[in-house]
Amino acid sequence: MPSQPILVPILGDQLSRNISSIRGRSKDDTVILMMEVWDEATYVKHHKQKIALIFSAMRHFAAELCDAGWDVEYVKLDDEGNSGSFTGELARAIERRDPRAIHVTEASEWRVQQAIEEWPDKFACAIELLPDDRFICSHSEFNDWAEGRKALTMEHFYREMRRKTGLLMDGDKPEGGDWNYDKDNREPPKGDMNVPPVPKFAPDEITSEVIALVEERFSDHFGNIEEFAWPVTSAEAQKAADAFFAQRIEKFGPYQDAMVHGSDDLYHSMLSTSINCGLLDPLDLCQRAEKAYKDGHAPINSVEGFIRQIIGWREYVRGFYWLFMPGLADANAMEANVPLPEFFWTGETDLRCLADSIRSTHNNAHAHHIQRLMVLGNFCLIAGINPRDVQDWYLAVYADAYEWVELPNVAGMILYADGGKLATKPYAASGNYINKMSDYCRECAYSPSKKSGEGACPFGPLYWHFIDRHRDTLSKNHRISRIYATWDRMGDEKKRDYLDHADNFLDSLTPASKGWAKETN
Ligand code: FAD
Ligand code: DLZ
Ligand code: SF4
Repeated sequence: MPSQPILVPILGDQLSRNISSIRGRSKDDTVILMMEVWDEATYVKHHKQKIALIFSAMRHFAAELCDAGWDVEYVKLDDEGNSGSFTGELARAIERRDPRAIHVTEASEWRVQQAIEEWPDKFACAIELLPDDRFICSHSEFNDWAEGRKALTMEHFYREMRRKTGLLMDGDKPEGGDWNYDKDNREPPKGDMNVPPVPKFAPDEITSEVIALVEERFSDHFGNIEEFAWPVTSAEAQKAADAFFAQRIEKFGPYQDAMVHGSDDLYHSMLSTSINCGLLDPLDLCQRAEKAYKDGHAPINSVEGFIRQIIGWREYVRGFYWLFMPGLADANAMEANVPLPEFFWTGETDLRCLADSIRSTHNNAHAHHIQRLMVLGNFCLIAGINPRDVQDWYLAVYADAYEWVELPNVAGMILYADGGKLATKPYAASGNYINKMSDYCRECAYSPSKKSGEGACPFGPLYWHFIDRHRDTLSKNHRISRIYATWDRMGDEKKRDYLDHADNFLDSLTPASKGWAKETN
C-alpha cells in the first residue's frame, strides 16, 4: 500500500461493490472506511430491526470486501475512541492513514450531505464527491424535468424513465398499448389467498452478535427484534428476489392494494430494505420483472405496476426530496397540529385496521404500502396530526426508512403538507375504502356502515371533519371540490353529529410521549 492512499468512506446505505466511490478503484491504492456511529443510530430512535439490519449488512459487506483483498478499516459502535459521528471518524482515519484524497459517493440524505459538504473546510486533503448513480435519474435531470412545470405529475416523469431505460417499450410506444395498468390492480382480497411465504433468513454469527448489541444498547427503541429475518448480504437479498420473481410477481399487480388481517406481506416484494441499503440494484430488478413478462410468467399489469413503483415512484420521490429540501421537512400547509397519539407506539387501539398495521410495523419493521398510505397515513391526514410527529414516526419505525424516501411520501403523499406539490389532492378517505379493500372491518369494534353514534367507524366523522375544516382551500381544488355539494346537502343535525363525534374522538386521544421517537435529554 502506498504511503498516501485514497480513503473511501462507505455509508451504511451504500453497500454495493458497484458504488461510484469504489467502482474502477485499485485495491492497491485504496482504504475503505466503514463506521458504526452513534449519531446515525439515534438521530431518530430507529426500530431495533433497522439498526440490526444496517450494522449486520455493513459487517458482512466489510468481510466480503476484505475477503476480496480490499484494505478495510471498520469501526464498530463500541470500539474505543469511536467519536460517534461520520466527520469525527473520518478525522481519526485521516490521522491513522494520511490519505492524499477522500473519494465519497454523495449521501442519500440532506443531513449527512450537509456534513460531507463541510469536509473540504475541515480537512487538508482533497475531497472528491461522486454522484450516486444507483439512481436512474440524476439530480440535474430531475431538476430539468421539473423546471417550468405547473404540476410535477409522477405519471409524466415515469414515462420519461420508461423511455430512458427502454423498460416495457415497444419502439417508442408502451408495451401492450398502455403506459399504466393501475385500473387492473385494485382487486380486494378474496377467500384464502394462499400467498407463498417470503423467505426468512436466520441470523448467523455476525447478525446474532449485532442483535445482542442492539438489545443491550438500544433497549428503549421501538420494535421487536426476536423475529429478525431480513436478508443481510447481497446473496441473501438475491434469494429473496428469486423467490418474489418465481412465486409472487404474478399476483403483485391485482392485489397491490389489498389488505388482510395478520397477512403482512401478501404479494409485495419485501425488497425495499435490500434495495435502499445497496444489496440489490433497482434497475436489475426491473429488468428481471420485464423478463418475467416476456417469458410469460407474469401479466403486464403486475410487471408494469412493479416497474412503475421503482423507476416511477422511487426515482420521483428522490428527485422531489432534493428539489424541495430543506423546506420540505418543515412544511405544514394544512396547519395540522394534533400530536401523534400514543397508540402509534403501543398498538393499543380498538380500530382494528390501525392496530393490525401497527402490529406488523412493530413485529417486522415493515408494513405494506397500502397500510402505510390508506390506513396509517389516511388516519394522520384526516385526524390532523402534525407533520413533524408523523415524519419522525415513519422514519423511526420502518427498516427501509431513509429521509429521502420517507419524507416525500409523508409530507407530500399522505399529509398534503407540501400544499399539493406532489399530489394534486389529499388522499383522504372514510372507512368505506378500507372496508372495500380489506377484511379488517368484519371483526372490528366499529362499523363503517354506521354513520354516527356509538360503534360508528371513526374514519367517517374524521373524514367529514377534515373536509369541513379545510373548506377554504379544498373547495378551490377541482379534484375534490365536488364533495362540498354532498356535505352541504346533509342537514345541520347530521353535520353537527359528525363534527361532534370527530371532536370527541380527537379529545379522547392520548398524545405520545416525546421519548419514543427522539432522545429527550
Ligand atoms: P413493493 O410493494 O413490492 O414495491 C416494490 C418497490 O417499489 C419497493 O421495494 C420500493 O422500492 C418501491 N416503491 C413502492 N412504492 C414506493 C413509494 N411510494 N416511494 C418510493 N418507493 C416506492 N418506501 C421506502 O423504501 N422507505 C420508506 O421510508 C417509505 N416510507 C413510506 C411512507 C409512506 C407514508 C408511504 C405511503 C410509503 C412509503 N414507502 C417507503 C413506500 C412503500 O410503502 C414501500 O417502499 C413498500 O411498502 C416497501 O415494501 P416492498 O418492498 O414489499 O414494496
Ligand atoms: C441507518 C443507519 C444506522 C442506524 N447506522 C449507521 C451507521 O452507524 N453507520 C453508517 O454508515 N450508516 C448508518 N445508517 C445508514 C445511514 O443513516 C445512511 O447511510 C445515511 O443516512 C445516508 O445519508
Ligand atoms: Fe378500521 Fe373503521 Fe374498518 Fe374498524 S370499521 S377496521 S376502524 S375502517
